[in-house]
Amino acid sequence: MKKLTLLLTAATLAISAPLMAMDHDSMKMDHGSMKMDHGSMADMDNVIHTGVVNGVKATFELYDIKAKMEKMGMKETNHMMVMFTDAKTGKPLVEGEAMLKIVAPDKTEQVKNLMRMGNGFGSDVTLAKPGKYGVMCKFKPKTGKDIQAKFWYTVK
Ligand SMILES: [Cu+2]
Repeated sequence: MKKLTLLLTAATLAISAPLMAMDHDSMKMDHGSMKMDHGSMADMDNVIHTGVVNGVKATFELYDIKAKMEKMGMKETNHMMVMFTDAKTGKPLVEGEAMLKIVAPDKTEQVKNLMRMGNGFGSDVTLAKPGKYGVMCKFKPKTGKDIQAKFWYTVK
């Protein structure tokens, strides 16, 4: 289910919006209402991708929040978390800015500035239809090189 590729040099992330410079009020609420502890320990059941770029390990988790969001009249179906750690020491890298771009099977795009949550960064996302989603994430750590991870995620 996870045939995943890291394209280190892919310059496919068209990032122009200022990272993290926005409100996440609704996300904070959603995040707080979820009965899960992000960040401190990856829940392996929810890990959909890991990859190492420039000495940084990126771990992607996906949570199904569809039912809860529907009740609130919201369209988002999932919550995605990305954790960055030093690949050697395992130390979480939490200083920096992260953004996410998801291309749906119908080629529509979602671009999200990720909000810091615990030891990771997260956002609610919409993966409403079955098919292959292209997931791209860019992390600009406070120190060190930028990280770009890219993989395919299939919704059944
Ligand atoms: Cu989160």
